[in-house]
Amino acid sequence: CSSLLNGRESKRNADGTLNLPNKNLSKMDVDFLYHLSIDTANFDLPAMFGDVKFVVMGGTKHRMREFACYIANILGLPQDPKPVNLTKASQRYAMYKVGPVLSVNHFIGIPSMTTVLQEVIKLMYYAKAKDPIFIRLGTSGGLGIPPGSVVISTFGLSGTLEKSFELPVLGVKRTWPSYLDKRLSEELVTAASEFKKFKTYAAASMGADDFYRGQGRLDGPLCDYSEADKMEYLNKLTSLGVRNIEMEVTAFAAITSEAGVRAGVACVTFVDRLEGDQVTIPKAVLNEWQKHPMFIVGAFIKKCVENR
Ligand code: R2B
Ligand code: URA
Repeated sequence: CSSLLNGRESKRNADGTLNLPNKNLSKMDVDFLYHLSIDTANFDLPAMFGDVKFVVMGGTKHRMREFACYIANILGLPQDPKPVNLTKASQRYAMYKVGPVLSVNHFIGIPSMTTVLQEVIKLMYYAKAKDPIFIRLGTSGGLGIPPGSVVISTFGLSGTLEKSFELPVLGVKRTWPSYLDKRLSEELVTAASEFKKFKTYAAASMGADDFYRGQGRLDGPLCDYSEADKMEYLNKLTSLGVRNIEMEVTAFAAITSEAGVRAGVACVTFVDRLEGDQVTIPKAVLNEWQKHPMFIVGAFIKKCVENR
């Protein structure tokens, strides 16, 4: 929440509103944010979303509804027993607003995450939200750390071990750096220090494009490498400082950075991949562990709101 300038801030307007680099946007009479079922003609976006300070994203609709209820509780805001899904009409994603917090789901993997992420970035732009911070609350497989631990990502490493997000654009392979906001990752680590029941690590995360072979698993329907090959790869990731594997970090880091938005990623680990591939922990325990990153992000947001 501190206000030191860094690379991302310098891309925003002086009042903290987003200054998106796509000049085509200003030439459009109306912008339809198709996957949100929200547009700039029929919705008063500054009135609806202008006060948003935190956009918290995560894979499942259920988790993001739970986070909306959790954050209302810890910020002492009125609890809505049935939070309204503001993007229900899209029949795609779920998005809840609680005071200054927008809680949005993105499902699994980079394409579904970047689709909603880019529309929410435009939403914040049209709403003239000031200095919105984006945080992904996720799940992951750990590398050499106890399951249930949280990893606060410092940067994303691709499946080919590059610190970048790769996307073909107009037939050409393009890459963008996948660093997260350093100060935000430090602030999240500080927020984590009050929680003693689980460990928190600040480390690199690998963003895979697949759950099975893309993460070196032996238990998918298809596998064309040996256990030794798998271990060599996972040990290499570990030696590079990677502590978890998930499926969105590179794109989340790259897109937010290019848009001038401060962003962080906090993921719980469900399995130690150096020990095995399957997630065998009982559902009730997984549901408890999923709350670990929520506790950290909740404490961070609460502190920011109190210090404002
Ligand atoms: C972690 O968990 C999901 C796959 O199970 C994926 O969205 C991710 O990044
Ligand atoms: N999510 C992943 O992407 N990988 C895991 O191993 C667990 C959750």
